[in-house]
Amino acid sequence: MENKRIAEILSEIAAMISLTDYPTAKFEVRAYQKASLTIGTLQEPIEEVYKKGGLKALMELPGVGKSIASHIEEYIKTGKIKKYDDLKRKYPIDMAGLTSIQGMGAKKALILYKKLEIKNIDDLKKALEQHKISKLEGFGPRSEEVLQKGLAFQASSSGRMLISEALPVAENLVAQLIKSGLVERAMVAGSARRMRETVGDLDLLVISKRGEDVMDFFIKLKDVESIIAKGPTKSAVRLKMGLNCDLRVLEPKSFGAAVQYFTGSKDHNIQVRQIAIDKGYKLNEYGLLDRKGKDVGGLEEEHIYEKLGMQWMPPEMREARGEVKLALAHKIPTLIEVKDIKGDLHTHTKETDGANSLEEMAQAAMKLGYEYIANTDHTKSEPVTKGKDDKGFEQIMKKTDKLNDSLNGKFTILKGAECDILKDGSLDLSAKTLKQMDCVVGAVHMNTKMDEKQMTDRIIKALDTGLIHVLAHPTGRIVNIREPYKVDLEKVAEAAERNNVVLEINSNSRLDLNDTNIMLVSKYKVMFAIDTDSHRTHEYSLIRYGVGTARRGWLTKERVLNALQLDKLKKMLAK
Ligand code: DGT
Ligand code: CA
Ligand code: CA
Repeated sequence: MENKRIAEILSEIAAMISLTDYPTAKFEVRAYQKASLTIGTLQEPIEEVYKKGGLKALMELPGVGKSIASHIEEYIKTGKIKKYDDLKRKYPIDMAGLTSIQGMGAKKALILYKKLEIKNIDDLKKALEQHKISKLEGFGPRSEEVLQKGLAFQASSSGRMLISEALPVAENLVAQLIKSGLVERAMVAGSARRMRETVGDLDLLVISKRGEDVMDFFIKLKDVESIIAKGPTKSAVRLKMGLNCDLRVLEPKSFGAAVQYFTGSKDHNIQVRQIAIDKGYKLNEYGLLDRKGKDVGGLEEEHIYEKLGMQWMPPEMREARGEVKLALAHKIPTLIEVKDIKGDLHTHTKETDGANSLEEMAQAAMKLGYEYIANTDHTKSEPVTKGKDDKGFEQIMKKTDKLNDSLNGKFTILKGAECDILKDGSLDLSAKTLKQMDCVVGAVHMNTKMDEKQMTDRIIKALDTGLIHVLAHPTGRIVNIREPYKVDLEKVAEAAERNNVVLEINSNSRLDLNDTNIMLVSKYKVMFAIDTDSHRTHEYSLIRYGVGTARRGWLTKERVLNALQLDKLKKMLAK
């Protein structure tokens, strides 16, 4: 799938055109940005779209006009785009690398190239060391500090990929292995099975009697970029999507032990192995051996835990955070599952920065078997999102009423907003408007560089208005992109408990609250809402990552607001 690469190229073209000053540049920049967004979030492989409907189908994509469509065609046919190559010659900058640093936009990168010939991250590091940037007009020591921090953050997160990008690739590889007919069973193990928020490499396990054939098949898959190691039972490859992938071929009799071992985490395994030793067993990735040296493992990992006197536990819990003790006491909780989710309380539409109409968002949610969604478009202080004012929301609410009437109770759209919590803790819509809404999602988006006390007070002040139902992405982080702001989450949880405010677990690229924060605030009497923050219909599918994160935080469905049926949900929201 070339969607991501093409989106990157289009966005780089936009950045490079923005440096030029011919009359139509501004429009072109916007056109390329828009097309990049479309392709980057398209679910279907762009090659498929093209194969099915040619240039015409490409032009039917939102924001893709004739000239951009022909660039895409050029890329699919030749792997190149001439316009991009020409611009690249003029601006030989590693734009993707540089702009991946927090605090560095395309504009800044270009100014730095023009003034200091900074072409890549290494050049940037040198310039920072020599304090060249602070001397530039419009930059100053503060800019240097921001870029230094951005670099440090990138170094600490680099190489790990967001679970929602990694897991579908792993599952697709498993599907291909199964389809090959060469394996009896195949599964994803490692951190991806544990739903860790980022994944360092993929670990796949298969049962097969034809190891050599499996490996020959595996290394030739078109997802593979290069081969790192190849043997009959273990191979490792570099995937085009940027991760390494280990594949192990196992015998049925050691599959259970291998699944247990390679699912991890390492710290969990160390604790489990100690229990095995205490009980007179020997446990490794090949089996569970009793005192007589007989393998009592088996096909399923359940057997391993059972033999050790432990209850099986979901992979998401295996992080050595007390789950081993619970398993020995047979007190593993029944965790929330995707099928428990009855609706989504944080969604956007075309009215602001979403891609679909409210009707389309509702229809898509109905197809998933949901009972309700809350429509929570942005509020006015966010100009980039085309946020609406009180009047705008009045109109949206009127439309919502009409739509609800036409749905005849088969499905309900709750009226809401993702209302900005402003710098001083006040809200971005009037109390009058907010009081007419069923589900107000409060969110901090701007002015995030405050100290911890300021930010905590700001959020608490907003919660104390009594006008907010859900606090969206409570720490403001975006995985691998933006660090959380400084906030005392326990104090926020306390205020949430006092005001019956629900804390969000955002399933999108934020995964915020994360697993450890969920555990931290669980001791307060607060509920959680697992939302997707969908800006287009297909983003509803991200719910599994929010649920995975909730499971990593040991949540049961009783603590999840949107696991409630509509009537119960409405009662809770009314509080
Ligand atoms: P990652 O790849 O960094 O996202 O995290 P994992 O957990 O997938 O780690 P990985 O790929 O290095 O290894 C897969 C699993 O294999 C790991 O979760 C537990 C097991 N494992 C790896 N090395 C060791 C080890 O030294 N001791 C034990 N007990 N288990 C290990
Ligand atoms: Ca791994
Ligand atoms: Ca591995």
